[in-house]
Amino acid sequence: MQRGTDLPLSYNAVQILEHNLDARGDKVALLSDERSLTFREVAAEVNRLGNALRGLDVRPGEHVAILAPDSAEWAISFFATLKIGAVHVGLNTLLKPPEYAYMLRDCRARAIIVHEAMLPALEQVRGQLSHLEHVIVVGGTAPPNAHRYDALVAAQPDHLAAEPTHRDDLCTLNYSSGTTGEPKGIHHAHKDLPLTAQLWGVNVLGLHEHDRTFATAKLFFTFGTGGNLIFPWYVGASCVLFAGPPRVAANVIAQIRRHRPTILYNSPTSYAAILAQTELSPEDLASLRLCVSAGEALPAPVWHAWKERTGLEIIDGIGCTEVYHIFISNRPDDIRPGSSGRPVPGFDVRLVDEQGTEVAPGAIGNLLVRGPTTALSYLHQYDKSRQTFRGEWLHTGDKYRVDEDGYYWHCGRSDDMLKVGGIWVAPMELESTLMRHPAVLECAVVGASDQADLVKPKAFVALRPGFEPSEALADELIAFCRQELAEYKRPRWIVFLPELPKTATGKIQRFKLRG
Ligand code: 3UK
Repeated sequence: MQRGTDLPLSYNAVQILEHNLDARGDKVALLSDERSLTFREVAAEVNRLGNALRGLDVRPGEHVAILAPDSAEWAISFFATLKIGAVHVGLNTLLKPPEYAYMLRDCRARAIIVHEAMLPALEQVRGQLSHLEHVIVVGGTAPPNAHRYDALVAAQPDHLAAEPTHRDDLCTLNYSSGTTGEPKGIHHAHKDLPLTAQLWGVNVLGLHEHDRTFATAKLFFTFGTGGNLIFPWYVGASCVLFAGPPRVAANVIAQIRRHRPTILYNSPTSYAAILAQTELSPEDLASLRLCVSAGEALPAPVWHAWKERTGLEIIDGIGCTEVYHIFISNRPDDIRPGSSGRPVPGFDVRLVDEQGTEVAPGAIGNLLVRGPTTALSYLHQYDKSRQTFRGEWLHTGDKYRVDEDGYYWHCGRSDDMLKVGGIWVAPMELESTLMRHPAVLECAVVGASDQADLVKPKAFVALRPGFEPSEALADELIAFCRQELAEYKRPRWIVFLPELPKTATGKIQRFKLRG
């Protein structure tokens, strides 16, 4: 399968789960510390939840959000939503209530499946969500204006006919951050899911039914949804779902020891964090045959340190939510450490200058990509959509160069956006948060490299009269950001300056601060 037109017109991506029923119904489909389920058990619960959602009058094309840690319920909610022709919205569990309010209003979510631990965040903004009729709570007890997941599912039959969706019907929505901090909603169609599984998961990675996948990238991120749910089930393999925080390296190692995955999807930051664990022994990772890295560039020193310590080679590839998954990639038998590899067959890439002309060989250009899984637009963002989705070509916002052997090397972004641990940080959002602190007169946030050569936010701050630079004040500013924003967005360093460097017209000269 190379194109969406290779699929029948009427196609529902629940097939990715259900094709396993005849071939391997009793095989374990997912493992987790809480529940392990076979394909047959997953499919039955998908049908029960699908019946429950239909019973709540959720119609094809309506949005059903999920705000929950990686779990059996997350995977089941995903396929139940697709099966009834509704659109799944995977929400980042690390965000704050105003961001949930924005996203749920933007897509007019009709129902949300929320884990009890995240219910308080939703409750804070529920009054602003006039389209949100149904709240379904996983775990714990549901308040009077909500349903319990367990009770809903228990009351339903386990047979359900799939909505005969068109292969081009939209089925997923993910939010990606923009430079102004305003999230951009990206829809994908049913056809995109099997295509991306085939083009990268099978053709490049060589995934097969005896694999078992595990990802530190969570399911709300398409790197995780693809790598740790869609691709394994597409080939009849199993996935390991971990509800806890992946930032803690010891957790990641414990999961690998317990559930013995063969494939690990991870971010460069997390590879560096695992390497920093002094007690890592080779047996800890003995089950792994392949390691994948994406989300931000993997520095060559991290690649070599991992190989030396574990014997394993990391496959780095660049993907983006607009394309759903990876489109330039290294391969198991073809790796150039430090590069993103070569274009994935099925995708074409170009490097162009500001006028749209191809750059000279070896020169840095703006990366454009064309492929059969690219989204069509950003929800409710006309101008931004026209700038990014230009005909068949997607403008990624990345700067790249290609070497004489055809390997692509990441050279930064053309906007100010930062990738921190594989997740977006908009400097502007961090700056406007810092500006709300009474001590801050002006500030600018740029990316700076840590010891592993990975980018983290660094804030330059000029103080109001009456405030003096001190370590205590720096700590206070970082704590303030932690409280106002998702934790990963906080600045790791604060540098106090008497004033920020500016142009004659008063614009902050960020390039002078990047140094
Ligand atoms: C950056 C990389 C260098 C790059 C993603 C794999 O990251 C994913 O999606 P997002 O929409 O961000 C996309 C942007 O992230 N990036 C991603 N991978 C790499 N830069 N080397 C890499 N290997 O700026 C890109 O434009 O959050 C990654 C699969 C699915 C995904 N959604």
